[in-house]
Amino acid sequence: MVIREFVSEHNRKAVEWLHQDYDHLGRQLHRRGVDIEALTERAMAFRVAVPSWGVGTGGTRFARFPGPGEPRNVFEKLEDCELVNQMVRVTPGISLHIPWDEPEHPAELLEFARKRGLFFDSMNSNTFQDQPGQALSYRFGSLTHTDPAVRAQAVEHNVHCVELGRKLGARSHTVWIGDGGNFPGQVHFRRALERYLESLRAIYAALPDGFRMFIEHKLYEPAFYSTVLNDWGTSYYCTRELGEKAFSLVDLGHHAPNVNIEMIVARLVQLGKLAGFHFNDSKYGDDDLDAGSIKPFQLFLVFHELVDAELEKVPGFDPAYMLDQSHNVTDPLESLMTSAVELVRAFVQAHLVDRAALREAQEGNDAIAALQLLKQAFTTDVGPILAAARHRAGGAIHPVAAYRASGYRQRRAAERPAVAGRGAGIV
Ligand code: LRH
Ligand code: MN
Repeated sequence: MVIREFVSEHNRKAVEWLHQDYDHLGRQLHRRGVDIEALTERAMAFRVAVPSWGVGTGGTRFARFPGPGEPRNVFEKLEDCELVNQMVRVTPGISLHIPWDEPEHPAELLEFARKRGLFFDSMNSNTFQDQPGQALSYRFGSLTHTDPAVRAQAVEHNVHCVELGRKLGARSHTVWIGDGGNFPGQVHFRRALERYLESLRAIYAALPDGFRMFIEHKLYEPAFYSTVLNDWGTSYYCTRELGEKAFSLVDLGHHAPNVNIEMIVARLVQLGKLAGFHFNDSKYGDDDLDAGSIKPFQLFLVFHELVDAELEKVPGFDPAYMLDQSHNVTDPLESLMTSAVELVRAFVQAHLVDRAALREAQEGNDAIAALQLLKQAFTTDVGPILAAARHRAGGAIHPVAAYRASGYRQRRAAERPAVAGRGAGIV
């Protein structure tokens, strides 16, 4: 079955209503001085990368319950990424994780991706697990380990990922490490940070021209008392120390509950060091839930800061958008499709903020007027714009309904034998 044909057949039933809803919204927005066509073009231009590790069922430390038709290798992961992009049309970029996605022949993988309209976005290294046959363990850390041999091993792995990324046409390398301590006294905070910077400098030195390095902070987990790169401030300090190719990546789930993440975003934009995002949502910890599923207003406020910076042409503003989620109880492809749609929704709604009126309200200390201007944008149903953008780009007006009607999952389940083992962990 050619998904593209199936999608256009499936759209046929919905297109008339879409046109009615779109025209109605167009009239409403016109009254607010907003050109719906311009917004639809913005929605069509939006891009967010899909994590290769997000197309399989994720797990927790307690268990993982693999679903039917799980991808067994990087090629099958790309097949599923192609399906997601055929439905929502904003996810051609794939973020790989090494060694989970280590290809035998990078050129073969690159060609496989190209044939499916996909490209490789940021690479991710992994020094938070020990691999079979690995000489030295990362049990007590990697880039910040007290043993220089372990640090050298971790640096070498990162340099390998950068080199592989160059071969695959990627343009950035993301470093997240779980290094830290579980008990007071276990780690010397200042010396650990020095070791971190020393290791990052070695990785930074291996970056090809035009390549960027993203460092990802996280408050806790897997370390439960102190984490070496625990917050945005420490991350910013490190990117300044490293140089102009280093930037701070914000994973929405890596902050304490109720932290004002949109303000961290505004800070990193102002300081010229925002790498981009790992979008997801959470209620308590790093829950890696679907973007916009728990705190959609926070997601809107993050995009409010991003669109503000874009419209004001803040120098060096070039954030990379990626999803980073763990799909434990849903079909991962449905979660990725709906999460991508929620990002485009927040992005389009952020364009509905009357920024001249907002500035006036802010300058005049009119808090209610300011909040009402944001709420008006956030409560505008931009669904017809999102669906029209997908439809015009050859995607599905109703992605999940089209996906379910396509029988894609059942077909993959038939051709991909169930993956044995219900081990715990993320993949
Ligand atoms: C760490 C993290 C990191 C990835 C991993 C899969 O919590 O967010 O970005 O390497 O998840
Ligand atoms: Mn992440």
